[in-house]
This record gives sequence, C-alpha cells and structure tokens, in this order.
Amino acid sequence: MITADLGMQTTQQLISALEGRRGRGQLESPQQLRAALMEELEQLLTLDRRPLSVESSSPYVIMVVGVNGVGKTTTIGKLANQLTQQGKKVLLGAGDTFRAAAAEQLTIWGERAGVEVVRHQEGADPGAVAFDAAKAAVARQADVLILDTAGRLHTKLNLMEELKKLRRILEREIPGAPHETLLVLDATTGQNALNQARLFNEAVAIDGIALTKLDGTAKGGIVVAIAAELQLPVRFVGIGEGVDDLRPFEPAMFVEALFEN
Ligand SMILES: Nc1nc2c(ncn2[C@@H]2O[C@H](COP(=O)(O)OP(=O)(O)OP(=O)(O)O)[C@@H](O)[C@H]2O)c(=O)[nH]1
Ligand SMILES: [Mg+2]
Repeated sequence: MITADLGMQTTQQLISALEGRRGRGQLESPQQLRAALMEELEQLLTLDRRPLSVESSSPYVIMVVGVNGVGKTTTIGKLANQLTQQGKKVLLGAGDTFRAAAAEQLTIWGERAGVEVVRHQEGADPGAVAFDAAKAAVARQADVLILDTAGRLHTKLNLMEELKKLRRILEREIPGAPHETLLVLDATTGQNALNQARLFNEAVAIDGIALTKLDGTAKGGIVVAIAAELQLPVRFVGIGEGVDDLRPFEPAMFVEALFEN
C-alpha cells in the first residue's frame, strides 16, 4: 500500500479497519482479506459530496487549477468537447496569460471542440481575462464557462493569492461562481500530490479532482489519501492525450487497477 502511494496515515487507517473485521471473524482466507481491502478502499473513495452538475446553474463556472504541466489545458479541451457533445454551449477563458503559447494551445482545443475562447495578450492580467470571460458567458448565454489558469507551485504564496483574486472576480460577476474549482493532479506525482491538494484547497476551496496520466504505469493511489484526508472526490480521469481520453472516475474500477501488477 505504501508503494502504491497510499501514504502512511491511510495505510494505518485501512489496517485498523481490517483488524476490526478480523476481530469479527470476517477474515479467514487470503481471498477474504483481498476482497475486504478492496471494499475498504472503495468505501474511502466513494464520497458523499455534491456532484459536478452543470445543469445546476447557468452559466455554470468551472475554474481549473494545478501545478505546472499536470494537464489542465488538455483536460479543459477534453471536457469542453464532452459538454459540447451533450448539447451544452461552452465558453473557454484563457486565464493563463503567463506564456503566449498557453492561449494558443487553449484556442486549438477550442477549435477542436467547436467552442469560443476569450483571450488576452501574453502578460495581460489574468483577472481581466476572468472578468471578460464571465461577462461574455452571461452575454452569450453560455451554459458552461471553463477558466484555464497558469500552472503554479502550491508553495508560492503570491501565485496562490492571484488564484484567490480570480475566484473573487468570478464570484462578483456570476452568483455562486466558481461552481466547481477543479484541481488537476498528475497520477505520476506520488505523495507530493497530497501537499498540492492541501494547499490549493486552503487557498481556493477545491470541489473536485481530475486525475491525469493514468494511461501510464502510475496508479494514482495518492487520491485515496486525498479522499481520506480532505474528502475531495475525483471527478474525472485522464487516460491519454487525445480529445476522447477523459472518463468519469469509477471507484470500483480504480481499486481493481490498484491490485493489478
Ligand atoms: N499520457 C497522458 N498525457 C497527458 C494527459 N493529460 C495531459 N497530458 C499531457 O501532459 C502535457 C501537459 O499538458 P497540459 O494540458 O499542457 O498541462 P497544463 O497543466 O495545462 O500545463 P501548464 O499550463 O504549463 O501548467 C501535455 O503533453 C499533454 O498532452 C493524460 O491523461 N495522459
Ligand atoms: Mg496549461
């Protein structure tokens, strides 16, 4: 369990749950132990949290955050495509003004999904992008607005302050926004992902997680620790770089994959 990135605390929690079961005579064979462990893991991952439901507000605003290179922009592209296919009118905001290539990358995804992108020049204030994107989402009667943000280290206080400001701007323009603050985590990260989740959650109150790069060898066991400690649900998993490579998170399937070699 440690090597699967579950972490010490979660592992201990699982062991005591299993000891409880043994005490009740429920663990007599290795098969029972394995099944019990899988059940406990699945239970940890099945959280009673508000689901991401874009119908609950119009426009429904999703703010996407995370450290550099985890797959924020790619996940937004995939999600925009899915929502468009469901008949939603989607608008994207290029809140990553840090690199010129960032808005360009989002625009390419926008074209792929057939959705418009609100963008400013490189170096522009991301707050101004958030403001314009929110205004445009209301004016164009978009069902969903997804705001991209620049990758940032969770330990950089000034950059976390900037995210708080983006949150406030969205909130001021659209009541209840952002309805979903989605933290993107790279499954290959390991224990550091727990720290990322803690600090992003403290700064901007995370609602859910997108776990990317599960198509590699990483199993992303760290989300069990994140679920146990922070009660944050995984909404989506990324299983490749293509537009269709985004899936809803299925705890049972995920746990089974944890047990595969
Ligand atoms: N294999 C795989 N690659 C992915 C997945 N999601 C994203 N990537 C790749 O990861 C790299 C970074 O993705 P981006 O979407 O640019 O990441 P980002 O978080 O927006 O990066 P910054 O804006 O620089 O912080 C790209 O090469 C993506 O193709 C995934 O689920 N699987
Ligand atoms: Mg990006």
